[in-house]
Amino acid sequence: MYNTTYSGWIEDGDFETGTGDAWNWYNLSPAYVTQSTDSTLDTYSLNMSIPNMDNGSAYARTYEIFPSASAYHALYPRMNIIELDWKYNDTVGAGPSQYAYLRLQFTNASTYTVLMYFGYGTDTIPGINSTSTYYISMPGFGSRDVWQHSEVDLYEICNEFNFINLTLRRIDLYIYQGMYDAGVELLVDDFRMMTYPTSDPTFEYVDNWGNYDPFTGWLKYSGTGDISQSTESHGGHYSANITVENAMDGLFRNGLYIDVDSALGTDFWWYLDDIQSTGVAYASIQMEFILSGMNRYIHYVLGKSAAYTTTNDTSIKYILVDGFNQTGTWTHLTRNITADFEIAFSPSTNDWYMY
Ligand SMILES: [Ca+2]
Ligand SMILES: [Ca+2]
Repeated sequence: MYNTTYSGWIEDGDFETGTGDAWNWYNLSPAYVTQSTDSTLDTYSLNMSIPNMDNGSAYARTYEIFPSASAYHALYPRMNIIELDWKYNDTVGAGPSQYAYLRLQFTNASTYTVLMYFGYGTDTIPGINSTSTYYISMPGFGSRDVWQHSEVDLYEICNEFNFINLTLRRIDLYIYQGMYDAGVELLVDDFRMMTYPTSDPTFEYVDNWGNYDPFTGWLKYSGTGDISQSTESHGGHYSANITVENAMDGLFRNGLYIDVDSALGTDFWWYLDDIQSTGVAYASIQMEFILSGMNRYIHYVLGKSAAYTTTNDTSIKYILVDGFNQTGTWTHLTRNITADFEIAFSPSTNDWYMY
């Protein structure tokens, strides 16, 4: 696999479906959230607006929350890039308290927030930074009523505020209007994230805050095995060591929504240290897909005992990989995932993705 962007990561980031099933939102009237045909990608953009008000205040918030199994990370430069198109407008001269921002919420044991302002009534960034909240400008800040394209390296932001090894759990778009005889409008389109599907595939980064155990971005199947960071590595300093005895355990990451792509391949080094020949024993790399709403699985079997049988059926296909059952050497697993899937399940449409 490779660094890329998938529509499932920032779901409905093109804002073409107005069903609201991907983004959550709430508002204080007369602020509203809708679609606009003033767009940069396809037909619609997100439209968060507050019409001219003669008293009171209003706001609207649109947000997505990422579960820990599919949350995002920015552990090194350009590991995670957010891109979006946006257009901001307010009432010039009406005063300070009219604005819109993108809010990024990172967590370890605590929550850290970065507010990136698209615009502010007086063209100054409000707020005083604290150890948990930072106020900065979006590239293009100060422009009004003209589409901007912004690209943000999340690592740069994290690094600037000394956010080390945090997890991005939530993104918000927010508008506020507290001035009389003034309105605010924010349009957003083509909101996407570019990163690696498995967050940290190097197993160099451990999580010290209980979000993950031990590897950042990965969850354990059962916790009944012994999963640890080993200094015996193929790349970098460490690898993931999964050892089980009378148990079944592993590491997983899901909620990836990786679309069909002929270049989709595995690029993975494995080392089988020991495998018992008696009883049921096996080691495999498993991939789960959704095909027309049905779960489908490919198990790349690295090694197994004779008692473990691999019988293909309508939902599971087993593939014994090159180097199967060899121990004591690093082996590169390079499979064309798309080709393997098409041979295994003969999909008649492109209605499938890796889950
Ligand atoms: Ca659009
Ligand atoms: Ca490594």
